[in-house]
Amino acid sequence: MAGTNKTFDAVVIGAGFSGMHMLKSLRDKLGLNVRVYESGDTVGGTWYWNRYPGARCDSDAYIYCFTWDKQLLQDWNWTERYPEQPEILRYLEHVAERHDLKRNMQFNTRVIGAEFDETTDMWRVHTDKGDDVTARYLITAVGSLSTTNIPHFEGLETFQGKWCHTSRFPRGGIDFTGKRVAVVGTGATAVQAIPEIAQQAKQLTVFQRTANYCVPARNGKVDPEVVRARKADYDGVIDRIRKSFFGFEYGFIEKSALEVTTEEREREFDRMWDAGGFAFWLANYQDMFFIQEANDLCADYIKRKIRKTVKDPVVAEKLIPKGYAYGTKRQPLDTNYYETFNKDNVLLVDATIDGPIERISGRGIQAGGKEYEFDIIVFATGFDAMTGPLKALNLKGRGGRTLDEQWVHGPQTYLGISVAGFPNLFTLTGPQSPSVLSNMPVSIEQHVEWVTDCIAKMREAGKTTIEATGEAQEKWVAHVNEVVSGTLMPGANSWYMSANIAGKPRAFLPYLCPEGVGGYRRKCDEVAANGYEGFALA
Ligand code: NA7
Repeated sequence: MAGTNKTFDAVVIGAGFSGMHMLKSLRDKLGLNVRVYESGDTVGGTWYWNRYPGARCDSDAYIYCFTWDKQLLQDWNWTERYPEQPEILRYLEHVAERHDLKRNMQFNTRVIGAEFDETTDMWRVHTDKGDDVTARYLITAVGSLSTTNIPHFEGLETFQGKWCHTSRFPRGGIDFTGKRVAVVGTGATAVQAIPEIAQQAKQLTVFQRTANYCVPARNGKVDPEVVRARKADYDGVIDRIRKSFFGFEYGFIEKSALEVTTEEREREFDRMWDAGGFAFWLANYQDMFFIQEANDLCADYIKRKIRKTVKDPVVAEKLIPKGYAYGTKRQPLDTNYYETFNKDNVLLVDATIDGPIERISGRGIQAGGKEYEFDIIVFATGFDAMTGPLKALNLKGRGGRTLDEQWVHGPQTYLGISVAGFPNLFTLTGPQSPSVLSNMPVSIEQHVEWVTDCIAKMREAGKTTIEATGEAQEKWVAHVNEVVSGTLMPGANSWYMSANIAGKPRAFLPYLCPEGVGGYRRKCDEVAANGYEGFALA
């Protein structure tokens, strides 16, 4: 294999939103020599890989983009409130071209390992194409949901039809016309894909393990007046999302759901329901995430909507979430999801009522003692979230220690951006940062800006390494866990809690900052202003 053995100032792993921005920032602001490695054959990351039917963004497009290209904010026109995957990919390709990013990127190349060399204070990075390069800084831009979870189902290798995972869909898609199709899973991905597949398939059978609380997306064209007003006030928009709780232009209702009258509450619920998107989840009564009784009122509203929409009461009961609080799993946004179960060609097999999946056979799926026959099985079974993509890099810090060894009981980081024992490693939107609990581009930009500033200051001060101290890390881990323990989130078997992967230590993966992403940004800036408190610089 003909790889290079050059030296770079920084190696960035991944060419999605975060890797693209990191490259732009280090190269064009600081003048660093940067190499980006990307396993796909072009930019896009999440948006490159997730090309299943119905794949689209769940954040409003006007805030799901780069805010550093002010001209592009004015020039680019999104076609819908939530653009589909191909449109987001077109946008990212355009940004790559506009800023000449690809010249520092190497595609079709996977990083397979990297070690910190304690004699030179440099990272040595290896790829599957034989590259063996060194870099002062190693920056992971690998995404939070990029390591595919294909559960171990006995007999999968014997299945005679086609199967695939939603995040590895073949280019050009799959033609479901006239086919008997299974979808396994009912998370945010499946909720997008199921209505689309049901329109094509002869028969669609959905295998549900846990029913989800879905709220309407209300996708569509955005009123041109609204678009104009947003463009005229983009600086204001950016300021608001950066200071907000979740990176969106809304905040909680500053009342308890329990203190208002039923009429007032229903009016508010209707307003959020009609607005669509994450409003019902992230701009609800402020005690919804903390107080079970307040949460029950929100959950009850959605349950009533499900019962009203789904005609067959037996199917409706299967779709009613049970056993966990509303909002403690990732909110799926629905476009005709519940309505799809009214179609004659759609069947719902619920693990609790009909029996769980037992095995895959040559002809299909066996669940609850019954065999269902399929031509195609689609696994919408999610990801080894947040820690999975980092562990897969096979990084070795001081003393050859791996993240696997360091994270036996769950992630251990400082601020979600660094790991003790791994000098000059920066984990963009890493575990124990707000990341997936926010509108991702807002958190990505915050991390990229912080890292750029940190590297600039290190260079000014003539420092070669920065490394989280064990003590600061311990305090951060305790803080992350303490905050979440005051909420209803630990009660759910969610991927936030690492509960979707058999054997993964139960731990909360992101960080729910009590002051939101705005507060987290302030915290990170304070750390920097105090001479990188909690880090050792050498
Ligand atoms: P999710 O949200 O992890 O959903 C995966 C779904 O697959 C969920 O319904 C799981 O049930 C189900 N699942 C996972 N493993 C199994 C097994 N072994 N048997 C049966 N069912 C299973 O992934 P998504 O891709 O939908 O969404 C990921 C994120 O992408 C999303 O949050 C957005 O940020 C974008 P469970 O609920 O665990 O019982």
